[in-house]
Amino acid sequence: MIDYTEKIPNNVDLGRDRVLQRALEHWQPAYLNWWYDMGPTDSHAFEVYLRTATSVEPSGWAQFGYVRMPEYRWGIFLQPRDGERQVNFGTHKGIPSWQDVPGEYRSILRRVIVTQGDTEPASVEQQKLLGLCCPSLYDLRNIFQVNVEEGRHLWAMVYLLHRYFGRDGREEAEALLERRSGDADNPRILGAFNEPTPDWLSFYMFTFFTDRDGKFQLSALAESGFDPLARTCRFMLTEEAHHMFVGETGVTRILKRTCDVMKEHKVDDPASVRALGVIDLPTIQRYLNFHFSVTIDLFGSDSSSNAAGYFTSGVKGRYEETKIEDDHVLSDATYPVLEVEGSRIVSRDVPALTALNERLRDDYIHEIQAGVDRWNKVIETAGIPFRLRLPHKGFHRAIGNFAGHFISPEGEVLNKDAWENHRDDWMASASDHAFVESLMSGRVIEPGKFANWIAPPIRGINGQPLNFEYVRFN
Ligand code: BYC
Repeated sequence: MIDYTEKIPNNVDLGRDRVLQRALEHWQPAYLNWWYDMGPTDSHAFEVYLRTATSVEPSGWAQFGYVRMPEYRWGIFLQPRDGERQVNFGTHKGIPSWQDVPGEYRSILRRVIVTQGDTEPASVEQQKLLGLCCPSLYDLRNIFQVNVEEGRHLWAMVYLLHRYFGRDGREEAEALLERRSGDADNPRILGAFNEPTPDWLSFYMFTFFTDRDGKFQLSALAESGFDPLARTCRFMLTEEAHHMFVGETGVTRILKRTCDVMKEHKVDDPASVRALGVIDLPTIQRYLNFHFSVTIDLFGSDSSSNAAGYFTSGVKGRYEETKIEDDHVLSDATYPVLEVEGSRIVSRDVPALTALNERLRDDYIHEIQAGVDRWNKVIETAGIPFRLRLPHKGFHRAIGNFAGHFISPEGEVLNKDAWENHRDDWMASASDHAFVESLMSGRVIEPGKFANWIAPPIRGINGQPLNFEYVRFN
């Protein structure tokens, strides 16, 4: 018999909960089977210099050492309980936060937890093959770190399902290991998690844009009146920061390398830039347009009665709910949303309660813009007159008021043909993908060496040098 209290580092007193232990005894082997099938290809014997969380204390959540990934200790951690915490919004505002699931909210809570949980294994599946074409040992270690932590985030949601939702929860936990990213019959729940991540530029864009959706959704769930969910999400957010760092610095390093090569060889047209083995800036813009648009779909419809219900019932708050100065009930407030009227995009005030998805999307876009501004500094410092831009919110949307409309990156309302004629100017085409993939045909694994298309990072992981052996292949 496996001793789960030892195998699974935790601060939830796992050893004293027999029901939970039995549930995990069933689920863990299925999880490992999933990892062997869907985790990083051909990586099971590698020893990877990973960070493992062994407690929620600052000294405990960043323990570094070599680990074979199937032996990673996927732990269960909740931020410690604040005995005084209340439900801070909605109709139950002011009562003590719930330590158990309120019967009337059982199904919406389960749905939110399952939707969140489903994204975690999905992203591992999307990134499965990228280790085979990594640009360095440093980057290989980083993608593996992201992957094992997404696995841990799945564990976090499965813990909640097993601990608080009985039989339905166990069934949902099993289904989380059965859906597959991009599968025609049994896909992952949300759109962006069924898109392929075929190359490293896509991976960095994904961790910059889509992991940051994770940050905003987790922040909204960290406000939940259901205290175990709130405390789980708070701890997940500490790990999410590294994933966004990998994305932002990954794109920064690609931009740096491209700009250095453009300056050195005094070239600026995309074909000449590509001939030097680096990614031209317009291609990076086209990748950005795609990842931004599919990620903002993840916030749901602009007007959503689901979102209003989550808020009113105290299940899901706004970003930084307790720092907002208003009544936290929103019975009379309004919020502006955009919609298409004929050939124009107009703004209309709707009840703030139904516009909560839109508000969270706006909070997200504000933070994303700051990151794009930092990327532009790299190009500006190189003296190159090109700037990356976020496309209009309505561009290439499949969810909400813009779904079914054809909006250009500048925000013009077009007809289908006009839009389709420009598709390849706005989003990476098959030939763009073929070019980017051609740069990434094999893996670079000599310690301290980096592929030609990306600059080295400024520093290594956990104070280690850049030529450290971050992965041992055995
Ligand atoms: N694709 O009323 P609406 C992360 C569905 S990322 C497909 O607007 P709601 C991570 C919707 O389910 C963060 N379907 O929806 C990042 C609904 O279906 P039903 C993940 C979509 O509920 C990187 C219908 O359309 N966490 O952690 O207000 C790596 C009507 O929509 C999509 C969460 O998302 C879509 N994009 O809002 C690893 C938090 N959007 O009921 C991890 C939990 C909507 O008609 N989820 N639909 O069958 C939620 O809070 C909400 O479910 C959503 C949707 C914000 C996603």
